[in-house]
Amino acid sequence: SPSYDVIVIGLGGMGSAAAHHLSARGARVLGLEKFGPVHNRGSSHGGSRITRQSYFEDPAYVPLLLRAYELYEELERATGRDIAVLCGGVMVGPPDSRTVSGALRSARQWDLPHEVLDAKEIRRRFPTLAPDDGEVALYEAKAGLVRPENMVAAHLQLATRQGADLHFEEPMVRWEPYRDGVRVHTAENTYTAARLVVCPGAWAPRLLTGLGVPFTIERQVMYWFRPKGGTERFRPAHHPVYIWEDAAGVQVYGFPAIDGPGQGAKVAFFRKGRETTPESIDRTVHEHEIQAMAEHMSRCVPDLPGTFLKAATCMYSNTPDEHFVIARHPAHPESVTVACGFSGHGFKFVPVVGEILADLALTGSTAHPIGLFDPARLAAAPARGARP
Ligand code: PYC
Repeated sequence: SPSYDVIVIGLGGMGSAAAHHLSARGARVLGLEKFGPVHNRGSSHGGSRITRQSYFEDPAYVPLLLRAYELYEELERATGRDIAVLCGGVMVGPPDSRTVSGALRSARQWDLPHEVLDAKEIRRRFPTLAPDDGEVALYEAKAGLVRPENMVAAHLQLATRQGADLHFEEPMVRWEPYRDGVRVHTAENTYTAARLVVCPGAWAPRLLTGLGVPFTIERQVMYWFRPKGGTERFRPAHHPVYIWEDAAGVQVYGFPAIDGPGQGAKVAFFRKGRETTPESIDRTVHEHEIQAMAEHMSRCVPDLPGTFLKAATCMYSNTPDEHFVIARHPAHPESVTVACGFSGHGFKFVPVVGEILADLALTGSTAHPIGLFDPARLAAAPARGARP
């Protein structure tokens, strides 16, 4: 059977980045992907993902973000593709909301450039936004968005250029320890390698049963609206990305209109999905869901829900504490590395996760701070469970 240094399972965001960084270091890489290149069946599609540095989830993410930003530029230079649009971003909500207070904590701890805006100043600077009087925002000029499909395509392009074998429409059926490494079976073939890197996305519950992490897969819906009065005031020059938490703790996030006048602007609830599986996910977006989103936005970005244009579904792979899992596999520490459980906030980290996975697979350790992502923390944790 064909033999490699490293086999990467899954060529979505994380796996494509791993294939790039591994092959850039001279490893003989095989990538196996269940679907075609740059597909929309997982969690790496939809035209835009927020990127930001004043990270409300935990300041421990900040050094990884600083590196990710450097890698966005490298990718743009190496492929000529449009990877990041740093149009500025606001984290909006009551001052004590997690979105605002957490972002402020990271900004202060890491001395990141930021401004705190009161409601009046938010309205003055960004007339499309309509905060309540008690709401404030952390504004970060370096926040913005990344282009998921372009980023995956760029990593696949570089990996191929560097000699990686990338096989699409060839799902892994199973893998097993073999000699000092692994053996991977697909319907077509059997492959061996010294190392395995598993980037399963929403397929983690099935592919990583031995990891001991109780994942919850969550259905998400992205909505595109043509704003009242047209898209001009929603262009990136005038309109930031936003994460907006209301008094009840519900977060929405949205983008400027980046794809021309006909395409509208995208918005979604951050965490309001139903539990699902990749096999059973309801890909239909229902009228009552569109109505609920339009109604929610009419309160904070009132001109956004002009005309509904389209919607799409994707999946979060949640861990109980919503922090990532990036580690050598505890049961196979010599041969298997995993990256999973990105819990709806992983895409902006894609290039730095690729770098970390190459470090872990090839040398067993990384200089990047990944202590927060050790799966041992979750050994006894209950699954996060579905939200209403
Ligand atoms: O990671 O910034 C983010 C994000 C916003 C909504 C979902 N993820």
